[in-house]
Amino acid sequence: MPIEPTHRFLRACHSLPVDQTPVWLMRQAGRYLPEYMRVRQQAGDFLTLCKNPDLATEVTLQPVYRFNMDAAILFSDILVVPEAMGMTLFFETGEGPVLEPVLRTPADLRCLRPVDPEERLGYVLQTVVQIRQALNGKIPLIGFSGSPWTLATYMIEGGSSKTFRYIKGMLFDQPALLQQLLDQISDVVVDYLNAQIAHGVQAVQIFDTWGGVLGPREFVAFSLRSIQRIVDRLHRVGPDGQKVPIILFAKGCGSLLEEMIGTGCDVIGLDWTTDAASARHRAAGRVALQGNLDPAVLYASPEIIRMQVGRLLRDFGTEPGHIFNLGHGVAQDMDPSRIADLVTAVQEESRLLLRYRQAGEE
Ligand code: 1CP
Repeated sequence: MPIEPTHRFLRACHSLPVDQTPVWLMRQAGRYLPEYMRVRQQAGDFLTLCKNPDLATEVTLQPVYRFNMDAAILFSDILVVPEAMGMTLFFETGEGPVLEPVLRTPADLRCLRPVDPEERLGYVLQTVVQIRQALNGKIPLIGFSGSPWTLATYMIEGGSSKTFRYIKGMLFDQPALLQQLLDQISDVVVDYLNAQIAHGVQAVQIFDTWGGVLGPREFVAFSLRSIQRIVDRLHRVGPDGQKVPIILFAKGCGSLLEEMIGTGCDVIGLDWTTDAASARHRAAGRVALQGNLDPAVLYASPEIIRMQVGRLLRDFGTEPGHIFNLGHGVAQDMDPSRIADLVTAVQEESRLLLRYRQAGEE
């Protein structure tokens, strides 16, 4: 029998009652924090930082301590997976990621290799071990991977894209070739996430950042299908005997909530275009929900931030199974003091709301 979790983040992932709504933020570590910029400068560049377990541990912990978050997220990037599969990855200053050589033909796919995570991604696993040691049980650690579809967009386009012309061209012209690539990536992601779990991550999040560029039929056939393959093969109990929840965040896919729930994930992450109250109704207690404040609220005043937080907490309601997050990541130009305002507002407002509910005064 798996052990019942005590941390409020893990409890909420399993839709168990909590004392206040747990909060963490996508991209909580990163360039908006001056202490991150100092460590990145020390490392030289972003990828070197990811590959240095001491420094990656340090930047993972920065937002946790500064803001009193309920979970830490491993500092790494989704694109270390294509690199481990044999592609060359670099980040052009101000330009975003570049992956070479681009994959367009059956012959291109042959340059990809299977991945032993211990051998090719050992630095990530070492970082996981060090973060767990540093956290010393204080709060849980979330591991992650990109979804196969999202990773494939970078591998086929050669970096970020606005139109997704090559991968969508392949989807309609050579669907079998694309499925073959997605299966290959899925196998790597399964082994990678299972290795993260074996080394100590206590929850995993699958980022399908680009699922929303697909039509509904294609999303199910090309993105959700490989996510399902992963969910079916993950070890959902960690070495400590606790259940390891799976969070699926597919940006722009709120209209397919039922299909996402059908994969068997424990938590669905929502972006801010989905109405929280109706998502709650549609989910009907089958999964916990994570989200989904419009990140742009962080450009507003502390008073407005608090008002928006209160409104969203009430939309999600007081039944167990809500993890507070943004609808997407913290942006580079956001003010750390506004993040502090947001986290405090979630903690205080949710505590009040839950207390009223207990007293039956709602
Ligand atoms: O210092 C720098 O200049 C690098 C900026 C940066 C950071 C801080 C990148 C480059 N990645 C990251 C860290 C990161 N990436 C984390 C850990 C930090 C945290 O969350 O606290 C995580 C979980 C990611 C995941 C990631 N990388 C995603 C999925 C989440 C999302 O934001 O949708 C994606 C799409 C990437 C790709 C990526 N990494 C970095 C860039 C510039 C990009 C391209 C984004 C794009 O195509 O628009």
